[in-house]
Amino acid sequence: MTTQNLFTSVKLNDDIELNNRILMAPLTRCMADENLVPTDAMVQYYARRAAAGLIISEATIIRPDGQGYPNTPGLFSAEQVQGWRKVTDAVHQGGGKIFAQLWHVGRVAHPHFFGEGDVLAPSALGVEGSVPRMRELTYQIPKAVSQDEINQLVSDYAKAAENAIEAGFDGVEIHGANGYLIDQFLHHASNVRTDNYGQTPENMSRFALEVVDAVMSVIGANRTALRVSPGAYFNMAADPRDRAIFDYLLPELQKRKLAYLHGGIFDDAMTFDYLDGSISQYLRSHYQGTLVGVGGYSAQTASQAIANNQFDLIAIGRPFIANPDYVERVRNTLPLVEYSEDMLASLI
Ligand code: FNR
Ligand code: 8K6
Repeated sequence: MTTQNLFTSVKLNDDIELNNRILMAPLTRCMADENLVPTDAMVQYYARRAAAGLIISEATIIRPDGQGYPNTPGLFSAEQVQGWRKVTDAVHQGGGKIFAQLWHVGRVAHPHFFGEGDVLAPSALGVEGSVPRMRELTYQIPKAVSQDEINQLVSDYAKAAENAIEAGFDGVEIHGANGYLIDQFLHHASNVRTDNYGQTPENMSRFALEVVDAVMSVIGANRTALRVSPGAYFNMAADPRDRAIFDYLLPELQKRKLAYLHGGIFDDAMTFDYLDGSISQYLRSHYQGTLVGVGGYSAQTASQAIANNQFDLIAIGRPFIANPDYVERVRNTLPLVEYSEDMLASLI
């Protein structure tokens, strides 16, 4: 099957044109140094993947209490900005583009990583379990954030976006997916607030939109993207009432003319009753801007999905871990190395 449509350039807007439609999905690798600064090995890792139309960085925390996994990089210190500058320079030298994924994990943060301080979330509702591969670190009951803390978080997302541009990124993808802080406001299982941030679709969308607006106001809509998970599947229980939140949120996002919207899911073959289908089907029917599909696609199935107008761009995750030269292999119809979890132990 041909994959030629993946290799056409695409103009996202007046500021950003991509060489092809294959994005490298954001992939947490837990390899930053002890100050959460990207290392030289990370510079090489991203540089080897510069042939992607756009690299989305691994999720990068906006401030210390947003950390829930070991050695995830940050974008809040001068040293981190300088470390990322080496990554973005190397990707640009290879002819590529790179967005930073901005992250705060909310209730799956752990004080083990940031010392004293509360675990913050929309409501005091914890998740079961412990930090992956660190069994002794069980998740805590978070503190429901105050209005002042919300205002501070919004301005910290904006500051991290400004830092991302200073570090040479072409834009940012706000991580609003996969059960982390922004997503926690968007689902009933994690948001039982009774103030302006809870109970109604408009209120439950407020934090997400405040973050998007604050980021746009400092770096522009053309450089701002968002990832969302309308279907709960990770660190989150599903609730059919969540549908109304996303039915409200998506047209609001539409008005903002973002660089793109990205579904957050591991397998897009998964369907959700209350969304009447898969994540990409639901997003496509409620959002008319540039849409990124993801989750279990091969270059062939993605090419077909793009031809069928299911989405516009494809993000590839695990195969990009296994094949630094993924784009060249697909272009030349060469066989791919199969992904396995052991590959997470080192950066190739
Ligand atoms: C991920 N994924 C992910 N998603 C995200 O938004 N931010 C992140 O930092 C990560 N980190 C991450 C690490 C690892 C090891 C995996 C396997 C996945 C999800 C990822 O972006 C993507 O949605 C899935 O991997 C599904 O796409 P593939 O792998 O089927 O192409
Ligand atoms: C210490 C490791 C940190 C890893 C960070 C986050 C990435 C998670 C990757 C695997 C999680 C898989 C869960 C997917 C559930 C899918 C259900 C269909």
